[in-house]
Amino acid sequence: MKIKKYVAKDFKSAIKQAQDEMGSDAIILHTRQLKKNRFLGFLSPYHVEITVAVDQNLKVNTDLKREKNTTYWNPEPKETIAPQKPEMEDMDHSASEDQLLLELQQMKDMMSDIKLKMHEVGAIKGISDTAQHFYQILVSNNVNQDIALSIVSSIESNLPAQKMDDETWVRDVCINVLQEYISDISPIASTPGKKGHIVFMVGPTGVGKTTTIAKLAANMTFLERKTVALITLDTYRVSAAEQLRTFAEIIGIPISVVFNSTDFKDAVHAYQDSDIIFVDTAGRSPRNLQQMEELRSYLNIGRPDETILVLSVTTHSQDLINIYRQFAPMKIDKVIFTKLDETYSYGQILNTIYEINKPVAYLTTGQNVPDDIEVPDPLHLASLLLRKDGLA
Ligand SMILES: Nc1nc2c(ncn2[C@@H]2O[C@H](COP(=O)(O)OP(=O)(O)O)[C@@H](O)[C@H]2O)c(=O)[nH]1
Ligand SMILES: [Mg+2]
Repeated sequence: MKIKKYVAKDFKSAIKQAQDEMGSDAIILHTRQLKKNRFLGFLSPYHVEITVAVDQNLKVNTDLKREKNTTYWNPEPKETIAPQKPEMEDMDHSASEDQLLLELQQMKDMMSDIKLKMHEVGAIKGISDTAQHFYQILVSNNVNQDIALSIVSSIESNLPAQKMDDETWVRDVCINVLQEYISDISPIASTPGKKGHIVFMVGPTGVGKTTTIAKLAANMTFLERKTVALITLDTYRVSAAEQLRTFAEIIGIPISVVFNSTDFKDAVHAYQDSDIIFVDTAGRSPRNLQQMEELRSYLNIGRPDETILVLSVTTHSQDLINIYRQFAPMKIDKVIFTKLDETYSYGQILNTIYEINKPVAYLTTGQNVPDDIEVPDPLHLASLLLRKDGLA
């Protein structure tokens, strides 16, 4: 790429010079009006400067640009100056035309500047630079802009003025506010002494319902020494029921694969002396009303102590919220977020619980049964949401 500046008395002459030297594929990168030289005053013949570039690789762009800016590059058709016109008049005309083009260009630049600023100002006006920095970090971690704004807005009311630009203090406030937002943690809680605590796992296909049940069943059996039984309603796919049956055999706990409500009632009855009964369901498409209706009838029979919606963090925030809304008639008590190992940003978790206002029971972090599951730690999650990796 070859770049060169040309100064001339007016636009037309500068362009003419540039075109003669750089060829017709050159594009204008920048234009500016030169300040009149203080000493030479009006004697200085140069009023405008254009910066021009030519690059063979940019031929397509160049052509487009030239088409858009025909008035810049193609003054010929307009140059029908009557020969008898006095020379001064012609000079005036071209000068005012150049002036107009220049002003137009300046206005265009200003407009795009304003547009950019309006967005920023609208979002984070009146906030200290340090707070704005944390706003950017949160947004880069997928935290919804409005939520990020309300988090950094609370910095002002939580910090004395002299700490407002102290990164450590500002970060602490962010951590604290984030922790408050994600403080509603509620793992499965069976009442000691009470038997037959029924937990339904619902959610879309493939999010990790069955795997999560296997993890929980194994941990409760081996670590908490609880008696656990499994029921699966997922009979749409043979492999799905087999998957859970295999886990049950490895753990050494009973499992029933049920096909209708009578079988289901019998199974629940048979396991009523277990501490926990997990009910695995088929992945429902919330748009399939028949499937949803069937699930609802099982819920009516099972009368679960807890219904948990399983959501994968590989799903976009708005989709997660929509999925929740579609399952909401099933009276969701809490949620589990899966596949944290498959994403770098966890804003979706915050965005979702902020919107749906339900406690989080567990987070899962991989495919390994039974290890890759944990009760959320708000401080850890908060610090993950302030990770700078995502920030370019
Ligand atoms: N990377 C990752 N994969 C997971 C996690 N949980 C489940 N999976 C995988 O997701 C896929 C679907 O899981 P499954 O339990 O069958 O989902 P279901 O259809 O909701 O029952 C399987 O390949 C699981 O191994 C997790 O936390 N991280
Ligand atoms: Mg399953």
